[in-house]
Amino acid sequence: MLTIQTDKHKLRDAKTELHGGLLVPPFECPARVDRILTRVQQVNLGPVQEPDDFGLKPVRRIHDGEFLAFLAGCWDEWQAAGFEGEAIATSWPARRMRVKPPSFIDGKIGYYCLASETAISNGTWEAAQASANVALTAQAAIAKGAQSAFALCRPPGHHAAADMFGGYCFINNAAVAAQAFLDQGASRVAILDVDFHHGNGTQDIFYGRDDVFFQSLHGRPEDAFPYFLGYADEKGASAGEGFTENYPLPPGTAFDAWGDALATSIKRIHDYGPDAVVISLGVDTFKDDPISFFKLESDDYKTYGRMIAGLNRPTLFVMEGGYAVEEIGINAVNVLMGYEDR
Ligand code: Q9C
Ligand code: ZN
Repeated sequence: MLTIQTDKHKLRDAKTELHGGLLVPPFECPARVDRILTRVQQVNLGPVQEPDDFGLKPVRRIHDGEFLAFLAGCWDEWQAAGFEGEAIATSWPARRMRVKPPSFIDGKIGYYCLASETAISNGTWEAAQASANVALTAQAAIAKGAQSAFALCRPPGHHAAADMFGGYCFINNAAVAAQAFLDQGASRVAILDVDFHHGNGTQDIFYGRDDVFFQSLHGRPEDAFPYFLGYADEKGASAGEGFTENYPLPPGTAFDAWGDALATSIKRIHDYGPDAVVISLGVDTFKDDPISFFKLESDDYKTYGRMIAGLNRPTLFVMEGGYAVEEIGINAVNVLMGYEDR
């Protein structure tokens, strides 16, 4: 399987994450991609190539222009305001307030942010664009005839909505790639989100549409980030009614129950008959993940990679989360090896 990767991910190197009332080193760190890349090379998964530059046109198909302008200018505006730390949102348009973007960056960042753990700093915007290019390059390889490809994206994307960042995500790489398939002639794309966290951004982007079938397995919102989306009764709206499906699962869920949910989801995708499948591949479902509560073992990733291969559709794997850095290479690449039945 072809892997697309660039060292430009290292430009995303925030020093702070607001966690448990402390500013700690971010869980979403550069070492994550280094570990996965090392493992890709160790097992000879296949060639590793640099991304092409697609510019912002395919990104604008998903994201709001004002939001992208905010991301591009945020760090400069934050510094110009004289703030000494990284850019962190602290105010939001909460219930019964005016949902209208302020001019001053301290307010504007809250308007465009969905959770304050994620700091913006020097290089964040450049890395986010490079990550989208990684997804688009892997998508293009499939469009040219490859049966599968691995987009080793960082920063991740599935929490990012059309006009919101957060949950370590800025540009929704999976959504941008899915839209690229459609813009190149596909009529139906399925997105299967196996990250521990609900893919709120992806769900929101496609909620009213029937050309993208969105499925997410995740820690139930009663207990897990992003908390405010991902219930089983969210099934899509208007034309999108029936084209979103959620599988919220309780603390302690291991592969027996998780794999059952995946099998159901795969059956549903099979019935939909997509032209292409995008996997939002997070491996924060691992038993030792520091911020999650599922109990998957390293071998389970191979098992479910094989299950995904059973769909027998062109499949784009887009890297999302996974914070047990020591094991992230083994777990992520196990999915890809399982898919290849190795
Ligand atoms: N304080 C992805 O896996 N919540 N994002 C932080 C630790 C945010 C995860 C909890 C978790 C975001 C792509
Ligand atoms: Zn996650």
